[in-house]
Amino acid sequence: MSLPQHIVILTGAGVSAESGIDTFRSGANGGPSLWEQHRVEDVATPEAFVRDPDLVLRFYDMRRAAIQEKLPNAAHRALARLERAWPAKVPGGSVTLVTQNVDDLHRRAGSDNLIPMHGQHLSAWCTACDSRHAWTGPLIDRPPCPTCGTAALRPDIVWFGEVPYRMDDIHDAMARADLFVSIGTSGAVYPAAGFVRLAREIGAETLELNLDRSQGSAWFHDTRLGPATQIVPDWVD
Ligand code: BV8
Repeated sequence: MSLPQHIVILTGAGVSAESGIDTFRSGANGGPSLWEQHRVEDVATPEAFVRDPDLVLRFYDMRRAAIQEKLPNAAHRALARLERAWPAKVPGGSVTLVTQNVDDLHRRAGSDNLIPMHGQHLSAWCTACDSRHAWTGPLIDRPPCPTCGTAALRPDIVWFGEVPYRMDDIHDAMARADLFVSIGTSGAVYPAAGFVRLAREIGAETLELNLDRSQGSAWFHDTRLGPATQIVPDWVD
């Protein structure tokens, strides 16, 4: 079988789980995990930000600080290796990594052709002048925007009901994909959960690497189960 030329990889919280970053739906029954008794779906929304901005800012300040103490794991590193190696292995080959995760572990592992479709913890967005800034500290004290000086910075995160980033770039990559690989995602959140159907429509091969079967498992030609730090390097190498 010939090697795929263009690979599109989608990752979710499961790829960072072994770096010590909690997944979302890791509750005992696979239900929504909670933060201070709040469902993430109830805090990660524009409505929650209007209703209780301090609660939402504290939620993201806590997570922004926490991820800075975490390290990329063998799965992140294997995907960065694949991206670097693919063009030499297959003429004109490419690897596009679309992540739902808002940590920076793929980037720190060396992935470059990376689309963080749900935003990033280490970025702040000014709702007054629409500028974005690398940000590692808290936002709870309403720091001034480095561009316009107003105290209008919010987490640069795509909340439920908001449009994910770079959907055009994602659709362009999906349109030419020969192989679509989904790693560490429950397939609960759209539009990411629908990408496998796009892949099937254009005739790409589809592979799922996950700890357990996702909600979209039936759409994949092949599924391999296990912890990402084992099954991702096994697949890459
Ligand atoms: C949009 C930032 C319009 C926040 C996030 C009704 C039906 C269908 C859809 C909807 C509906 N009502 C509303 C919607 C749309 C909604 C949605 O899908 N809701 C869901 C809850 C039903 N989506 C939206 O609102 C999106 N916007 O639709 O806009 C639009 C669309 C297209 C074009 C134009 C307009 C915006 C969604 C973005 C929300 N923001 N994150 C934050 O992080 O604080 S989503 C959030 O969930 C995270 O980003 C996370 O990545 C994402 C998905 O979760 P997973 O990554 O899959 O994580 P999860 O815990 O669920 O699963 C972990 C998996 O890993 C498990 O399978 C587990 O087995 C596995 N695992 C665990 N450990 C390991 C492992 N695997 C390997 N190794 C391990 N060690």
